[in-house]
Amino acid sequence: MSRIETLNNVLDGLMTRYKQRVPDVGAIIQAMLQDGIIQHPDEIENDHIAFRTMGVSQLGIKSFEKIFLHYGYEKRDYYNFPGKKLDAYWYAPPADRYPRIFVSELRVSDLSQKAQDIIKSYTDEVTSDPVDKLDLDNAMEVDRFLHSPLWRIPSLEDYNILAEESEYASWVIYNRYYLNHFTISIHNLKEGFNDIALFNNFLEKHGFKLNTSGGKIKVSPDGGLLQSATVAEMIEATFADGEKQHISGSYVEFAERKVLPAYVHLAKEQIKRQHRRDGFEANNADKIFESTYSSQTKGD
Ligand code: OOG
Ligand code: NI
Repeated sequence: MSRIETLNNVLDGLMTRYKQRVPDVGAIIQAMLQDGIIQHPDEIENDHIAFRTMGVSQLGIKSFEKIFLHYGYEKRDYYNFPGKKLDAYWYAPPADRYPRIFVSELRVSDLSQKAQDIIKSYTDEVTSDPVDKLDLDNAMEVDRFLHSPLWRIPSLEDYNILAEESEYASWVIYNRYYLNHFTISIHNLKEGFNDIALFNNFLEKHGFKLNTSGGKIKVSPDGGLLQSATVAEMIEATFADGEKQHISGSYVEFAERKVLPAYVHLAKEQIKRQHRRDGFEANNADKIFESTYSSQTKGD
C-alpha cells in the first residue's frame, strides 16, 4: 500500500471514531443537507484536524508528528500559548484534498509539582517513544495505536485535580489521541452560507451551541482567517474503579479563509487553496482551545 493510501485509511479511521463520539458531527451534516447547503456529505472540505499531546520526553509533538511526517505532511509555523502553557505547530498536507493538521502539546514542566507528579504517574508507563515501534505503513496498526490507551485509565480524583490547574491536561489524560476536532471549510460553501457569520446563524438556528470565548467569531489581525467552533459534547467517562462523570469530549470547528490581497482579481473558479490565507492564528486558537473548557461547556 502506498503512503497516500495508508494516509487515506488512517484519516478515515480517525473520522469514523470521531463521528461516533461526537453526535454533533452527523447532526451538522444532516442539517446542511436538509437546508440544501450541500447535496452530499463528500462536498464538505475538511480544513484541518487537531490533536493534543502531553509534553514529556517520550511523547508530545516530537513523537506524534512522526506519524504524519511519514505520510508527507510538512511542519510549518510554531505557536506559543503562555497562559495555557501550550506549544503548537501546524503541518501542511501532501495534497490539497487532505486536511492541515494542528498539533499542540502541554508544557508539563511548567505545571505545579503536584500536577506534574500526577501526569508522570501515567505517562511514565510509556517507557520509550511508542511511535518508533509502529509500522507506519500499516494503516490498521496506526489506527489501533491512535485509538488505544497509552496509560492506565485515570482515577476521577486525578482527573479533577488536573482539571483545576489545566483543563487541557485533564482532557488529554482521559481522551489521549482521539481527534479533538475536524473543521468545515466555510468559504467554498454555496452563496448565503459561505461566510462565518451566516454559517453561525445557520448553526444556531438548528440549536448548536457555539464557543463564545473572545466572541463567537475569532478573527486574525490580518482579517484573513475567521473561525468559530461548537462547544465540546459531554461524554460519560468511566474512570478507575468504575467511577463515572460527564466530561468534555470533542467538538467541531468552522473556518473561513479569505482570498489573499494579491489574488482578489482572480475569478471564483480559479481560486485554489494557495490563493487563500493559510496557517493558523495564536489568538484565535487560544480561544478555540476553550471549547473543551468548563467555562464553555457549562454555558454562560
Ligand atoms: C486546538 C485549538 C486551536 C485552531 O484552529 O486554531 C485550533 C485544540 O482545541 O486542541 O484548533
Ligand atoms: Ni482548529
